[in-house]
Amino acid sequence: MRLLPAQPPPGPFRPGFWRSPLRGPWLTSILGSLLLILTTITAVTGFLSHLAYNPDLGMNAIIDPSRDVPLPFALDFWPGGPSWLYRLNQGLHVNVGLVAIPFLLFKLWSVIPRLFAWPPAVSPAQAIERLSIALLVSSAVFLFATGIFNTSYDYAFQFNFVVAHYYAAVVFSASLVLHVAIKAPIIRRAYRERGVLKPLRDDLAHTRREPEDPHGGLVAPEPDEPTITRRGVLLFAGGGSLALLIANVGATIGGPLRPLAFLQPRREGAGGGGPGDFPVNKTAQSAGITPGQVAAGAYALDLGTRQLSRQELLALPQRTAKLPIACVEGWSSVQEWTGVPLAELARLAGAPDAEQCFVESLQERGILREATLTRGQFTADDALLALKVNGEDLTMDHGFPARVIVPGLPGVHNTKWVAKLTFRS
Ligand SMILES: Nc1nc2c(c(=O)[nH]1)N[C@H]1C(S)=C(S)[C@@H](COP(=O)(O)O)O[C@H]1N2
Ligand SMILES: [Mo]
Repeated sequence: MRLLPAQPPPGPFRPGFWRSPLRGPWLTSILGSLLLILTTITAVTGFLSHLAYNPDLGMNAIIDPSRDVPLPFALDFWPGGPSWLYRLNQGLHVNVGLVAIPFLLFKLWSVIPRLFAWPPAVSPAQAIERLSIALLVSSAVFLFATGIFNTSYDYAFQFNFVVAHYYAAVVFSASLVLHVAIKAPIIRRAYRERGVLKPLRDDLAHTRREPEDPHGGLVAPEPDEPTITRRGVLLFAGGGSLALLIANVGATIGGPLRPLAFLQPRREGAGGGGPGDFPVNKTAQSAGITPGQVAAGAYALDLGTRQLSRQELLALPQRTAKLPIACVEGWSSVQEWTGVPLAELARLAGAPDAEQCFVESLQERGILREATLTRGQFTADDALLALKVNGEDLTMDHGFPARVIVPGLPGVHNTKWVAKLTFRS
């Protein structure tokens, strides 16, 4: 019994429809190899970022709010320093992820005839393989789309980014490993027969279609004349990557490139060049923090065992450190923070040996209003409850009266407008 006609339907299902002479196993292999390097860096730094975020700990994030029991591995994995640690990790994650996008698009272009293969599958094994490719492509598109959205407009979509991006990454990684394993013989063969880089030397006159591939489906049976070399294709993709990199990397490394980073909303400059003139995601107003809450008579830091006014906090020994805020979105900004070491506050709270520091903000709503720091993090020398930045009182938008700043941690754990610290064992 035949379910489908042997003759493919018209249009893209007919092999003659696809005419680029460039398509073939070698081109797909070289694009795939480059993409594999880029996506591996992006995936590894992504999973590291997930561990730094430590979502299984306290209220750090919300994979499963009912699970307050930390996984032993995640618990103390991410150290409280060196200060550049998360900045480097997330800078790589976001910027290499962006650089991968043009290569992903060209890679998909190079294999598009396979999308219309007829019949769709010749065996159950092939049907499963094609299903795994569907998972690979759809998870990749989802990851890049949500990632870009997140770097451009922090947390704008209201499904949970952390959960969705994380599980898509698990699906992506598993189907990528499978895909590379299945295609390895074809890749090896393409490189053996044509050389890894040799086809890049061909000028336009020598750009011919690849020899028929036994696995079929990529090489055009009725090719047109080439209009670009294979080298040109890679340069074109690379040029796209470079443009994306320039449009973003300034937000990560700062300096003169920062104004060029138009892919990241430019929040710098709003402060008119003063000591508080660096990016703000969440303003005091949007967090619902009122001047009344933070006024001298009203505010006191709650340590559980005792309360400290801002005056009393300022009277404690102060420490100053140059530390970055490095947001998951990929931007970062190094400033000079001054405040009381969190380890000192643990002592004052009567819990010098505490395992965790649970931080709560004056902010009443929102998932970022609280965070849990591990012992390794809050006992780092430069882990501060900051009262000043660049020698001046914190501005309201940067967390006045007091904010957490810990070296090497994701920005999201540097809670602003700190109301209460609970040191617990
Ligand atoms: N209370 C509170 N603290 C917070 C946030 C917040 O929304 N509320 N945002 C966090 C995030 S995501 C980052 S990256 C850093 C820096 O954010 P900012 O640019 O809003 O200062 O502060 C963190 N602290
Ligand atoms: Mo952030």
